[in-house]
Amino acid sequence: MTTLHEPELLLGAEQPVEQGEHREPGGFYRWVTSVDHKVIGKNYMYTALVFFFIAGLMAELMRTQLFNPNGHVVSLQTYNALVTIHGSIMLYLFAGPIAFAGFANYLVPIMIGAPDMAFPRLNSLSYWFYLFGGTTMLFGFLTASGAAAFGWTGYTPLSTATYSPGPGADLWIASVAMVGFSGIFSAVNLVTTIFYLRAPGMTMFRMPLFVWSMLITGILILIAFPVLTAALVMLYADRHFGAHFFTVSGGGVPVMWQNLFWFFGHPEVYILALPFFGMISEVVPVFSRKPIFGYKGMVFATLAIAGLSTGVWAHHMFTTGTVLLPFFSALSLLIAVPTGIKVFTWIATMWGGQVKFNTSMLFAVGFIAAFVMGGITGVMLASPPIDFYTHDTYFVVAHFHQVLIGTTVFAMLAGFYYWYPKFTGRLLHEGIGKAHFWISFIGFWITYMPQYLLGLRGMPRWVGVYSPNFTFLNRVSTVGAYVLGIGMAMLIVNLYWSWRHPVPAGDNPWDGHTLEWATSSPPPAHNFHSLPPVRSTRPVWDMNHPEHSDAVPVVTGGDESAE
Ligand code: HEM
Ligand SMILES: [Cu+2]
Repeated sequence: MTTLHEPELLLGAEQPVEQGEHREPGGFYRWVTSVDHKVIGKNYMYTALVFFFIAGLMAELMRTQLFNPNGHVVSLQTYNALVTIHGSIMLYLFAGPIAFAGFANYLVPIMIGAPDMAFPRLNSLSYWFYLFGGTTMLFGFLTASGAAAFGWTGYTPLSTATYSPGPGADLWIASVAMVGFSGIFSAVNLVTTIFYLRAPGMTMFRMPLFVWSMLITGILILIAFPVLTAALVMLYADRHFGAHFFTVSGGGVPVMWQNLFWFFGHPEVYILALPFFGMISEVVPVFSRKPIFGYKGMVFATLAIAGLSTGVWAHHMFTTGTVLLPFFSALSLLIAVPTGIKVFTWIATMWGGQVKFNTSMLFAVGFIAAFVMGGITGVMLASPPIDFYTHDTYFVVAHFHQVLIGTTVFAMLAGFYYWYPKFTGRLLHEGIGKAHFWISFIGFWITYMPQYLLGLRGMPRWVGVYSPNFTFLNRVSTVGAYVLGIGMAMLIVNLYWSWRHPVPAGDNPWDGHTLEWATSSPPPAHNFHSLPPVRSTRPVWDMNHPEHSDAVPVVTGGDESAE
């Protein structure tokens, strides 16, 4: 088996080169028919970005309404619908899909040296479930009674037929269920791919941390999403078939929805975060010109976060009076340990490295700053006395936006600027990129820091009007949101620029470490013409810098790949 590591017997030598050259149809036809993981991955990424900008416009509209204490930009019913659809799009249609089905689809097979995903047709089906499920949610706005208006969490009894009678709510249920199925299909596909399609030499503990994140996220999806699907079916049965799971009159328990929802909802928070942690774990070492500090520590920290995340759901329900406060508080606080390990690992990786602050790295560092701030306020919220005081106030809105924008926007953009050359063969503009970063980063703090104060002073969330005492801080926050919006528009400017003025990127513009940098940009249909030997976590670095390689020497007689 040791011969697997000899360069002469690489996959590339076994696979005829022509295989990589077969012709695919072009244009629209290719977009709809392809089962190539790279095309599907790009479809996911660009669709998710469109959803992101739609939800971002809704956010700007809400902040415009909140500029005045008695705003008349939208009706209060519409405000509720905007909150709901903004939050639902951001979480179900943008943050999850862009990472787990966009980046992961494109990158995981290449990073482990596989020619495609394990189930290419299932992969395509996932995308169509996602696209049609996602647009179903938006159609709510076209119905007479408007879109769902009960928050992304769909709490009963508000979401029952009595209080949300219109079809908007049903469309929301159908949409979330379809997108949930799409996520489950992607998870099955990714987990199988990672377990079975790794190239020779790519042992589990040589996989890039991004791949580890995706594996663990996939397992979390398989644990969490079916519970959500079941809860949605129960809610639908309550609304239309006279069931009484969540209605008191028929012997049901409304708060059961919260238990079911958050049993999905809290792992979902990590389903959203872990993939982006994985991206940062790729970007930071490359731009620090060092291997990651503590690779195995990172793997175990990711496993610990995932494990703990299934046991903390009731920290969203402290104020219901139905949950054991010390237990859920203690478990929630414990998550800070593996999360702290990650933050220290990224910092230790930069420490003493030759750090290069280009756009991608700026977003990575911006992510760390935002995430630490949002994480610290999260630790505060995990303590019941503080949560009783701040629950359902703007303090919570500030907390989750700092965590979420930190991860799903800043870390995502770190990854986007890093891998865009691989996806397209073209570079993004560094100047526009830096403007993109700085304007967004400044806008981010102006938007959310005042919201902590508003929350501490008692401003509730989910309101389109508020007491005039809160006017000043709300205005600051709204101005910040405009700045953040302008910052994000720079992404469109940059994409347009790179389309109009293509600057060829080359195969490995950043001196990358992992296998995707060993193939062309963009990669051929079957990903590789030849694979470098995989003898460490950094096969491409080993190949390009043999003098500083961390590859293990080829041992004869043992079976290394069985690790
Ligand atoms: C330009 C950036 C953004 C701004 C200005 C913004 C603004 C807002 C506003 C005004 C609300 C309503 C608060 C309330 O009345 O309770 C809200 C809710 C929410 N936002 Fe954002 N947001 C932004 C980005 C994001 C991102 C990137 C995510 C997630 C990835 C996100 C997730 C949510 C969620 C989950 C809710 C709660 C929805 C609910 O309660 O049902 N937001 N946002
Ligand atoms: Cu939680």
